[in-house]
Amino acid sequence: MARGAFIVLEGLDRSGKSTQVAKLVDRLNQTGHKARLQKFPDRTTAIGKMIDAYLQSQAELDDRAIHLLFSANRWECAEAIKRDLANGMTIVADRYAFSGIAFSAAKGLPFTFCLNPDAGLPLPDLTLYLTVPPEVASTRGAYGVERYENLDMQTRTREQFAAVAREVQARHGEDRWVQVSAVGTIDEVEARIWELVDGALRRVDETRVGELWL
Ligand code: Z5A
Ligand code: MG
Repeated sequence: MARGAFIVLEGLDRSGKSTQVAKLVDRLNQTGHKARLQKFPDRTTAIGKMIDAYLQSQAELDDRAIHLLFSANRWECAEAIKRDLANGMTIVADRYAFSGIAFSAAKGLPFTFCLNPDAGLPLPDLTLYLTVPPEVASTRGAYGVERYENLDMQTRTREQFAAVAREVQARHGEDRWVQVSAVGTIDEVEARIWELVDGALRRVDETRVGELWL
């Protein structure tokens, strides 16, 4: 049996990740694949509840401590991701380790410190980075009340995502990280994503799941 594909959607605020992840999982399941959604942070676990309290400013945590909690939240899901991939299930993740690095590095933590705790996690077969100019994002509603939802933090995070993209492509190959314009209607963006995912699904059969940064 062919293994499933591990596909990640990344991007700044309101680039449409959650919208597109839901559509992609539906479309995969309708076209004869088995697929499920994996959201990061997963706010349902004990660690996820600490992260949720932090994001809602109900708890204060040291920058390094919260960074490690985001990573631990991925590690507690890693075995299930690997098992499901091996059983032929395609996983579509709404954010992953790349958000972890970009947001923490944007706060000023050293890039290598941000990268290291995730080394060895399941390596996505394809990461789609949804890009949307700030002026388009601002038409999709005002910034919310959560931490990081402000223009200054988003600008610095955008710069760090560019460094993350270079790192992924240098270590794991150019085709693992693909930038996708999220400008246009939801259906137009969905069509762009589907074309790229369709190509990735054809490629995964022969390869085992890799390890991030290793
Ligand atoms: N974080 C971190 O620091 N470290 C980590 O390791 C991880 C995360 C994993 C919470 O993430 C925060 O955690 C986040 C990063 C940090 N902080 N920030 N900022 P989250 O994933 O829970 O955040 P979110 O609030 O769910 O996602 P989002 O970025 O704000 O939105 P989105 O998922 O990209 O967009 P959306 O919800 O699909 O769409 C937004 C709106 O636009 C909605 O009304 C849609 O109907 C509309 N939309 C979507 N597409 C379109 C198009 N094409 N046209 C017009 N309107 C559209
Ligand atoms: Mg979202």
